[in-house]
Amino acid sequence: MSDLEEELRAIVGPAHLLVDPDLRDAYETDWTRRFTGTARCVVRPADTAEVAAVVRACATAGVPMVVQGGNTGLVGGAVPAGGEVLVSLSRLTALEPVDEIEGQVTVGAGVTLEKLQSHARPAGLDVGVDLAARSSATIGGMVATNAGGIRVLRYGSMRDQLTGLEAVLPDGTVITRLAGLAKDNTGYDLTQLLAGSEGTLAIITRVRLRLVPLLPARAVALVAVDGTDAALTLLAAARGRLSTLAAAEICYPEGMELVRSYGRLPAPFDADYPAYVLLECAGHTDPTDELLDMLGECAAVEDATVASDAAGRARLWAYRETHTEAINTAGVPTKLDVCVPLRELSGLVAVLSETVEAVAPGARTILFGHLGEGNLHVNVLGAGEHAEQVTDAVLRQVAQRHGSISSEHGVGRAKAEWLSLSRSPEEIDVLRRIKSALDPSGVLNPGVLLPN
Ligand code: 2HG
Ligand code: ZN
Repeated sequence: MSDLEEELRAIVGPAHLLVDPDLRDAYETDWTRRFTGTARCVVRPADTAEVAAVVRACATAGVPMVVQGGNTGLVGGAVPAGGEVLVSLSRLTALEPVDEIEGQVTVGAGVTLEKLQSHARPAGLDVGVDLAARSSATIGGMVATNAGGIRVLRYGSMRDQLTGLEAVLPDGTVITRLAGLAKDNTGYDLTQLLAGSEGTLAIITRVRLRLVPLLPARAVALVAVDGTDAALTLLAAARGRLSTLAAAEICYPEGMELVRSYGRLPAPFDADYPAYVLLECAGHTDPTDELLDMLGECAAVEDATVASDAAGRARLWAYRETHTEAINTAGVPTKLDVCVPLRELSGLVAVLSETVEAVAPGARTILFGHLGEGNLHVNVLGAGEHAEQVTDAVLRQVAQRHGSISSEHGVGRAKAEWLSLSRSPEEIDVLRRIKSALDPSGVLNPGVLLPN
């Protein structure tokens, strides 16, 4: 064992320094199996002080690090490129008591979203962000990638929940801002700077979040519509009429067919339709009537099925939420998470399959996503050696329509090369100057977010 590994072992204890390839394995490949690399070793510190000591040791040895939470990321930002020390935050699982007066909570970076939801709910509070990977995705990773999910139209992304954090800078310095003040105008906002920085500026070790009211009365509708334009007409009606609107999601026949065969789900309607929208309403009192009234009056509705009980709602959500698993079971997907202004969404949807077909003949394009934000998850199966061309062609279509090449998953390694499609040269120059101010030797997540 080299000097660095000896030092790391002394910091975290022998059980938490993994050098054996069999033990490292689960950390080295992402969930989709598309991104993989060999780490020099995996180190699992227990708290902020141990993270700081690990970072100091690696920085002194000039060895780069890659930071990992729940390993649910989809852009290759948390798996090694090769030779880094992989810092896993999975042991930072402290849950502080819910602060019911502030409506906030402070938790360790390694706490999963599901654990935090269970922690907050007995106090009548909830986490403003929710997503399908809730059982594994960790709060630190969700802040580092500014995760979005299914509640953005109501509560915003992860950065909107954030009221403070603790983080270890690339030289081992710790910054702590956990008071969670509602008002604080004392200069540059370091907390927000780290949200969405994808582990390139600091390692987030603790997070303070604002919580939202727990809304127990819910109703879900799965609505058949005639296409993307009709889906947007329905969205406008839902936004205008439903004060309880909590989610608006979209999927299409290809994905519907895949999730149905994967989960052995029955056809939701007697006929097939060009698009399906899932709407959820949530309140303190039952929103079912409000939802039914709106659906009854909206001309874009071809057919609809509504559920208010928990089991019925889960059955409807399964058509949307199992897309990722169903796709992963069918193959290794090329995933592109993009968004465009809503007026451009139909046009984008109309050209995506042919755009993919032109560079990867025979590949299958599956679209689904968060309608409220014009956020499409473009999943391509069977792109094979054409994954780069698929990425390039799809992201160019998005950029032409003034969209973003990463709506909610981050840039990671997958899209670093295409950053200039969404950020100007002047902006990229500022990003680089921020990176070199905080991480002059480039030891944190090299190759992630900013192209090498
Ligand atoms: C979702 O919305 C996630 O379900 C995953 O962001 C998207 O698998 C995907 O492409
Ligand atoms: Zn999503």
